[in-house]
Amino acid sequence: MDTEGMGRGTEAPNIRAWAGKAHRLSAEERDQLLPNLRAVGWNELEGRDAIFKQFHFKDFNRAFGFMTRVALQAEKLDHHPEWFNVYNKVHITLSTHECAGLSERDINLASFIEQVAVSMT
Ligand code: H2B
Repeated sequence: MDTEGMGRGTEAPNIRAWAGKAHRLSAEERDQLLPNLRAVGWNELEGRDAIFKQFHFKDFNRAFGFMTRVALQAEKLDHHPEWFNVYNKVHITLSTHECAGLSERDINLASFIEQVAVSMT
């Protein structure tokens, strides 16, 4: 898979990664892409092809600021997180409805989310 320009830093992702229909990641793609996300706390859900992470911030303002930045990028990408917030906690699940599982769109959004989270702590 061509990952050039995808999800590193906060720059816009390579639009080629977004073109066409999303496909569920192959075993090889998972082996290549998931270890970096596992290393920073993302885990695969049991019983559903999705990844999940819990974020804790110092207070609600930081949590909501984080969500705002993620929401604006999600809308730009037309790829949206499932999430839950109480006070300083944000739980995020990423999966691609279009292919009923994990796609490179989720990897890309997770990478963006990591960059934002780091900048909010
Ligand atoms: N978000 C996620 N997580 N998966 C999708 O397949 C998806 C989405 N599809 N946001 C988009 C919106 C689709 O419903 C619209 C019509 O493009």
